[in-house]
Amino acid sequence: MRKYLLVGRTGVGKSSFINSVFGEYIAETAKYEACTRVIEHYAYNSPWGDVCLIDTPGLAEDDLECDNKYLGLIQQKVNLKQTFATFYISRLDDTRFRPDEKRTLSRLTEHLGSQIWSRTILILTFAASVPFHRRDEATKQRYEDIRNYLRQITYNQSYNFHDYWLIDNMIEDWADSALPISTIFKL
Ligand SMILES: Nc1nc2c(ncn2[C@@H]2O[C@H](COP(=O)(O)OP(=O)(O)O)[C@@H](O)[C@H]2O)c(=O)[nH]1
Ligand SMILES: [Mg+2]
Repeated sequence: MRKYLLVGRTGVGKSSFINSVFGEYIAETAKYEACTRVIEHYAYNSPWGDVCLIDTPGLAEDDLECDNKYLGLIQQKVNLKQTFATFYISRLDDTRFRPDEKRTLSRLTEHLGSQIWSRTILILTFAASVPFHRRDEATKQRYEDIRNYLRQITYNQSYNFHDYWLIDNMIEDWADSALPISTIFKL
């Protein structure tokens, strides 16, 4: 079974992404405060075989102590050597590359090791909140911001995301060409 580690700062739609994949509400989501405080494994039977999605608490929610606690939980509960790929989740509608996103990237790298980025799929949520004519540019910008930042904090190791996906967890049919979400596992 292929295991995918979901990471990203709080509120970007990690748990909602799991619900989109399953087509039902199984991972708790929250509008105003973070609600994923534990590591949860969700097994899913995709058209490309069984996969397991590992939901994690979002970082940069509170203080560093809170981040440390969450990172410790990931280290304790997830066998990183067994994960097939990392889904890094970011909001496409953020208008800039935010300091708390940078902090999330550096804390993840520092605690889990840069190997978590060796096979990463970038998932950009809230895609429907960005007007159609700005989506390509916003995607390119975020992709490069994250990649350049990772390069900077890992002494120039080079990261090319394996793939990137634009999704919207709330609005179905947000794009004419939207593929079924399970296609994401066709890696
Ligand atoms: N419009 C829109 N809202 C979303 C999307 N993904 C998540 N949300 C909302 O954003 C909030 C936080 O989502 P959640 O999945 O709990 O984020 P997490 O902290 O990363 O697990 C919830 O109110 C979701 O309904 C999306 O793609 N589009
Ligand atoms: Mg969550």
